[in-house]
Amino acid sequence: MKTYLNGRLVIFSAFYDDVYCDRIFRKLYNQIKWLDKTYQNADGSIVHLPRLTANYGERSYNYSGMVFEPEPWTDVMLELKKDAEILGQETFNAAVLQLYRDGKDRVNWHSDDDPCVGKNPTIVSISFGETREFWFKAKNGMGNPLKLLVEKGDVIVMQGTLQHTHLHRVPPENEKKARINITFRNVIH
Ligand SMILES: O=C(O)CCC(=O)C(=O)O
Repeated sequence: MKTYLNGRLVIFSAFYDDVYCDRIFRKLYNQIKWLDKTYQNADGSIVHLPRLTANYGERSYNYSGMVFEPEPWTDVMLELKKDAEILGQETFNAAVLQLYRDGKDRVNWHSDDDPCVGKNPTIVSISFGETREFWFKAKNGMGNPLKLLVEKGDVIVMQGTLQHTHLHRVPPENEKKARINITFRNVIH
C-alpha cells in the first residue's frame, strides 16, 4: 500500500492476482452493457466520448446536467463492491465503468466532485486489463503533476478533499490494448 497527496490517494498495488484479473476482465468486457455516449458541441456537432462507459447500481448518476440511469448490479460487480467497501471504509450504491478500447481512448482532466456524491466523497477505483498512466494535478496550479502507472489488479482509494483540490486524467498512449476501470461511488442525492 502506498499513499500520495497527503494520504488522500491510497494505492493497493496488485490487490488481485493475474488469474483473477483476466477472468474478471473477460466477464466485464462481455457482460457489461457498454454505451457509446455522445454529446453536442457548442457548434451543434455530435461528439462521441473517447471511450465506452456504463452506470451500474441502485442510484442514477447525475453529472454535467445529464442523468444516467443504472443497470442493476451483476454478481461480479457485487463481488468487487464488497472489496471496495472494505478498502474504502464506505458503502457504495453506484458504479461508473469505463472501457478504454485502445490507447486512443482516454478521459480528460476532471474531478469526481459531482454534487450527487456530496462533499469529500470516498471513491474506490479498480482496474483490469492494460496498464495506463493516471495523472493528478492541483486545481490551483501548485506543485508538479503526479503521474502513476496503474496496472491490472490495482485498487485506488481517493478520499477526503482530493476531488475538490485535484483533477485527474487518463491520457492517450500509443499501442495499448483494452483496459476496464470501475469507480464505486456513494450517491447521496
Ligand atoms: O480510468 C481511470 O482510471 C479513471 C476513470 C475516471 O476518471 C472516472 O471514471 O471518473
